[in-house]
Amino acid sequence: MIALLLFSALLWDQAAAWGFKDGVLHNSIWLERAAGVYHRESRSGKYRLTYAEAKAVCEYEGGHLATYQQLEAARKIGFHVCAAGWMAKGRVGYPIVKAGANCGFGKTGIVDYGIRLNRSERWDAYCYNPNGKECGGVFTDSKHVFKSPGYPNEYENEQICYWHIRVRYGQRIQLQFLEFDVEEDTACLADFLEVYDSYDDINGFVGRFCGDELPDDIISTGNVMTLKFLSDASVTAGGFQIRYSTLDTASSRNSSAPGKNNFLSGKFGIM
Ligand SMILES: *[C@@H]1O[C@H](CO)[C@@H](O)[C@H](O)[C@H]1NC(C)=O
Ligand SMILES: *[C@@H]1O[C@H](CO)[C@@H](O)[C@H](O)[C@H]1NC(C)=O
Ligand SMILES: [Ca+2]
Repeated sequence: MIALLLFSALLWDQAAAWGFKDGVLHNSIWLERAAGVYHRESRSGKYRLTYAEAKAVCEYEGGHLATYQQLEAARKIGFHVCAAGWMAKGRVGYPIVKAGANCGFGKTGIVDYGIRLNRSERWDAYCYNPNGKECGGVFTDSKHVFKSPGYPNEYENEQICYWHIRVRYGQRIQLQFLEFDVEEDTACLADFLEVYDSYDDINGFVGRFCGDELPDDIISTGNVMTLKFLSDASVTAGGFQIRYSTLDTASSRNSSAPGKNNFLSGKFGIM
């Protein structure tokens, strides 16, 4: 325990970039989930969230910090994560299904660090959002079609999805919008799809899309791309299907087919 805390103290020292951009709280991808519970770490790494930040992340994504009971219910159906996170009421712990020497002190159950007096400590977060649908993920295939959660049905309120695409170094990613229908408002503040020409949702912002007009194709400058979909608490729409495919750098440099494609300026080989 003491060793673990010392180790965490080292990690705390590196606490960094996390927070608001354009008035919106930006956060990490979510990793595993069960029974409405999911584990979140900061995009900048493990153990970077204060209690207030952890709470804000879960609420921004339409849920709240999981209670001990919700985490235990998830654990009972196989939710196993080797990382301590904030729960409701300032509690910290993590769910262990399979005993192992490296994690959980060889026990199973919720490894419980108790209610923390110091809410400035930095851990991950366990959020609970019973309405969140399975969506997003990390993709490395050379082509794939993404769909909004629940497609072809309308997406639901309070969803958040991240799709990270990483293809072979030297390749570019071409997004082609097959279907697109997202609640429309002038600044796309309610529901939106954002595209980033990078492996996170901070750098390389390309655009924010809503409404029912098909966006033009988008081609990455490097071999990575991130898509983020968020829906707010009311009004849904038909959703979207987006195909990505890969282009070799040489052929994508060949500008014999200019026009429709939004070629992006920028560096090659982000990552
Ligand atoms: C609370 O935790 C933070 C982060 O580890 C630390 O910097 C701070 O000194 C702690 N405060 C107290 C009162 O222990
Ligand atoms: C570019 O495209 C043209 C026509 O499609 C082709 O003739 C040419 O060889 C290509 N150049 C490169 C560098 O791929
Ligand atoms: Ca909406």
